[in-house]
Amino acid sequence: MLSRRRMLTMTASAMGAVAVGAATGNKAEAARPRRIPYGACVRVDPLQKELDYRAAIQTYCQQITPEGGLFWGPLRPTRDQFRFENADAVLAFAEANGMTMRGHTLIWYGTMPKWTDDIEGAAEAEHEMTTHIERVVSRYRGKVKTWHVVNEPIDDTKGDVPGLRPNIWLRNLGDRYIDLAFRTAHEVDPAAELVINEYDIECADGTSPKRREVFLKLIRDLVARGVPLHGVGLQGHIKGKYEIDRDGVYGFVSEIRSLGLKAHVTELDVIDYDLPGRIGTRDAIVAARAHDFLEAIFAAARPSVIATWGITDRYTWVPIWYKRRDGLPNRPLPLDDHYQPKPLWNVIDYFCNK
Ligand code: 9MR
Repeated sequence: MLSRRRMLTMTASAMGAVAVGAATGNKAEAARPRRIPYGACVRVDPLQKELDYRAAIQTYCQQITPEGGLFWGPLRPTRDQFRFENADAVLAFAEANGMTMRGHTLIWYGTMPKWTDDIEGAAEAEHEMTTHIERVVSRYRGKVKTWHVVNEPIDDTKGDVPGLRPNIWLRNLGDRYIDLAFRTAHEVDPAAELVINEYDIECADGTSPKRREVFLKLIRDLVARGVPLHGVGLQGHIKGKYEIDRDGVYGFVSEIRSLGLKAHVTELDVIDYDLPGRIGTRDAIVAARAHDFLEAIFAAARPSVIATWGITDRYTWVPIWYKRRDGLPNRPLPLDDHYQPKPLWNVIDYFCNK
């Protein structure tokens, strides 16, 4: 699965760069001007109840984002409600610890509350979308400096070249919904950095090239229309079974850069569903995949952030969809379920300092 040569190459570069087990992403390092911030999405429950979880976030992160608190589902249980408690708690923790909070996400097809099914027609859709963005972005104006404005706009591919992913906005507004989301966010907070975020563009499994192609076309069109877009998020939910399509990633980020946009690594983790069970082998493959992904990105441009989707294997979305058949717990993240750094952390730390 991972050739001995690959393991050795990686050991010599990333893995050898820092002592395994060292937690080097602390605040002193964060003060160094050139370190790329490391970030993670966080869950409020353990943030409030678990000392070890808090300590891990404090030790490693310079940036955090609420994992779900800004999804429409929990935020907007009814048309009139905005429940900011979750995101506010994450922001308070960030501010108390000298970190920034990233906004995830304003427009996404996922976790939409039932009442939004009733949104009908362009006028109502535009009203609901702009009201939402105005309320959320204005609440955090000057505090949340980066927003994932539109999340996962490209549909999955069934072998074909995918189109835009169906959602209530596309249905009611057509593809101009993306322009509208960005323009509204920009009007509300002109200083905010606005990002479009997408997954499955890095794997050598045959699907990524098609998704990259469509995503790039969308990005080029947005830039050509003068839409206030500043960055492109490569989520990086890497499918561990496959090699990284290094040339594809390099070409993609090069083009992002030539369009004057920044690359962001927004949701890195390695889906270890079908990797070998043995922990040493599995962790090495996970680290190698992330290494190859980050190396290909860095060859084209230094990203603005390297963020993982969670920090510890104890709290990860991966088993929701990718529970292992052998019953072993998933290990997709930089710290294990006892908050010990894994080889993946060393890779991330190495690239943050690069
Ligand atoms: O991690 C999130 C998980 O807790 C939620 O249940 C899930 C809802 O669909 O969304 C997860 O986060 C997703 C993120 O917002 C967008 N990219 C994919 C992430 C994993 O599904």
